[in-house]
Amino acid sequence: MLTPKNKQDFFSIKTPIKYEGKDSDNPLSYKYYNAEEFVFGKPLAEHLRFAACYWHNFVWPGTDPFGGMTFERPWFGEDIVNAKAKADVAFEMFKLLGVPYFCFHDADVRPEGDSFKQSLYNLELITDYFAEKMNKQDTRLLWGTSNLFSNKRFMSGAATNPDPEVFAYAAATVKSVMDSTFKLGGENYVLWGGREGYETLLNTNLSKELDHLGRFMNMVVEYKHKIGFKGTILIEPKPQEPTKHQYDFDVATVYGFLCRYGLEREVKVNIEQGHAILAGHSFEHEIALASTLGIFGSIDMNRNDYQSGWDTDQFPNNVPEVALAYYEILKQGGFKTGGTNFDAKLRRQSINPDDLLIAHIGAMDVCARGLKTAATMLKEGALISKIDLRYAGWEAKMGKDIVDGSHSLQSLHDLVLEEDIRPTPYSGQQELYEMIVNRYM
Ligand code: XUL
Ligand code: CO
Repeated sequence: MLTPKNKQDFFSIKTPIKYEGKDSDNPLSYKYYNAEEFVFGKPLAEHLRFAACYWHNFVWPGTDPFGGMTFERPWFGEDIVNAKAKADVAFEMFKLLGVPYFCFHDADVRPEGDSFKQSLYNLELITDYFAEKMNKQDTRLLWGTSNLFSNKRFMSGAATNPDPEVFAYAAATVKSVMDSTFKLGGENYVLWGGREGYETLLNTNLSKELDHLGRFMNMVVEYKHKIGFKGTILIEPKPQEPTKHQYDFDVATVYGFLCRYGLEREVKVNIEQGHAILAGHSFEHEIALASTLGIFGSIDMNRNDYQSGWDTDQFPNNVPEVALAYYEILKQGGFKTGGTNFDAKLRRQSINPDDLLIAHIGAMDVCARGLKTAATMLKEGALISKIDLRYAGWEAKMGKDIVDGSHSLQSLHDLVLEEDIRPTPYSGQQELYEMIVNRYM
């Protein structure tokens, strides 16, 4: 096994991965992701805003319910020396890939101390170490987050725990990770309610738990303004897993929650492809709905296996699906503070260190193809002009009067009677739309 001392040799290459074009058979090259290529008014890199995550890449040991660790990483071990060795390899990977951003949870990067004070000290030490590295190689922080789900203290929830001491511990944790995120110039702060939900209603006070979560989120927003953090606060919806029923089920549920607790102008969403699938939606549905509601923030571009019914966090490999997601993103003006984070993990048999590079390269190529496809679709406007035609009636008098409030049930009743209105069905032409989209794929 490698030791922290020879971690420099972890990957087989030392120089950053280059764009070589689609005919290259070098697995350690980009075939489609040319960071500088201009698409729709700006370089691909600025559209995609790629981020690699710390947790699945450098912390997850490859376990599954039937087997233990398959990845032997030289930095596994809960102490500062190993945490720094892990940071060295992580930043080496960010540099080799040329990803502009990374993301982390507190628990991914610092050893857990035996008190909150010790954990805090470790976090500060490691994030100062990050700051030096970030300056040297121009890697930026897309978002920070806190892990409020792994430690057993959070087994019954964090902000929704029946015990206020756990709420307090969670609040203290989020404050400290918001501070670190702010210190590192993070562009967003994410809250995924990992155990904010319940297993059985029989032991749960649903109404109290929701109010506590609402209070918690308000505290986060108050603190953001207090310290002058200009980034975006993001909630990441997920319908279930780990709890049977998560309170942040999907975009629609999160929006209802935000409105109820007066947060709809303060908090946006980080939408994950796999979570959308678990909720019974498509990724593009979740993005389109968030855009419509004005709460679209960022994405986790990792897919689920469609058969497994649980969260498999696989790297994306389906260009048409990815294209439809970016189509919705471009349509609403592209990312602002958000980006494309891969919250993805290797399959547990992929034990070569370079598999980490190959997985990201493949995923970034898929995203580049998807984004370019989406940009062409949008530029040519084939779908949009057809959709406009489909709704053209709403530009005529009756449609306008309905929308601006000039009509009531009574007045429409009278109008239908007087003018003998007989709507004639016309085709929705789904197959035609699908045919048009396929021309771009
Ligand atoms: C879990 C998940 C998290 C969040 C950050 O399913 O997606 O990793 O992205 O806590
Ligand atoms: Co995620």
